[in-house]
This record gives sequence, C-alpha cells and structure tokens, in this order.
Amino acid sequence: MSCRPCGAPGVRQRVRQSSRLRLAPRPGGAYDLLMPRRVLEEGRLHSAIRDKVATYHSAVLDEVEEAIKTHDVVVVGMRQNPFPRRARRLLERNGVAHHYLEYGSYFSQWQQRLPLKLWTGWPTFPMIFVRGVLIGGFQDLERLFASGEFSGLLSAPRA
Ligand SMILES: N[C@@H](CCC(=O)N[C@@H](CS)C(=O)NCC(=O)O)C(=O)O
Repeated sequence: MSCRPCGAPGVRQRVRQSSRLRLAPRPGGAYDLLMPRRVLEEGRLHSAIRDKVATYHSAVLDEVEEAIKTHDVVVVGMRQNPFPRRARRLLERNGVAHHYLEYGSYFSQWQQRLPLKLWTGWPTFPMIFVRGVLIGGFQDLERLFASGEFSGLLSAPRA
C-alpha cells in the first residue's frame, strides 16, 4: 500500500522494490527490519546445531549489550590492532568519553570476536557504538567527526 498524501511506496512495496530491505513479519501485522546482509534462515539450520548457533560465546554479546546500554560511546577492540588505538585517541582528542572493551589479539580469543562479527555484520575491529548505533570502525568515526555529524549522533535518542 502506498502513502495516500504523498504517493510514496509503503513498506511492503519498498521491500518488493529493494533487494536490500528485508522484513520479518510479527504477529498483528507489524514487521521487523532485518539485517541488510544475507543471513541463513532458521529453517535451513539442522536442529542438532541450533543451540550452538544460538549460544556460541553469547556471554560476549551480553557484555557488549550491557556496555552499550550504560555508556554513550563504546569501542570494542583487540590488542596489537592499531585501529582501535587510533579510534580511542581520536575520541580523546575530541573530548569524548568512551568505554573500552577488548577481546584478545591477533593471536588469541578469535572465538570471542567471532560472535561480535556475526551479530553486527561488521567485519573488523574496532566496532564503535554511539548511543546504541554501530557507526563502523576508525575511518567511519573520522568521517563523522570531519562532517560534523558526530555531535548529532551523541545527542540522538538511544537506539
Ligand atoms: N577500516 C577499518 C580497518 C580496521 C581493520 O582492518 N581491522 C583489522 C586489523 S588491521 C581487524 O580487525 N583484524 C582482526 C580481525 O579480523 O579479527 C577501520 O578503520 O576501523
């Protein structure tokens, strides 16, 4: 259905028109927007591996979710990788307080980092969250400061 006053396509139409927007139906006719990247449907998981998929190192996700609820800016990083360091320095230079979580190094804890990548769809570290929104990594943060958009995100309602 389209929007009567402006003729813009409704959500269902937009979904049909865009291969990127995917919706999951909720009871009562509402829809949840799904990840923009492809995710294997649950029906295509063998029942024997469902639990592993559901719980693989999920304590890490709990920890990150908790941090995101408590802190406006959260940087999730790893040792040795220079990008988390650069991101933290950039935040400090701009007077932005942040909470830092670190999972291993190039030589350790890849299992702890993997669920973060699967959850966010973001392939590298750091992962930077501003008021609950993943803004990307160091270079994405740099762009947000350069464009002046960062301060707006910091005062936006929490996602
Ligand atoms: N464009 C990204 C680059 C970050 C990046 O490439 N990180 C790599 C290391 S240099 C990484 O996270 N590697 C570790 C891994 O994949 O687990 C940014 O600015 O944050």
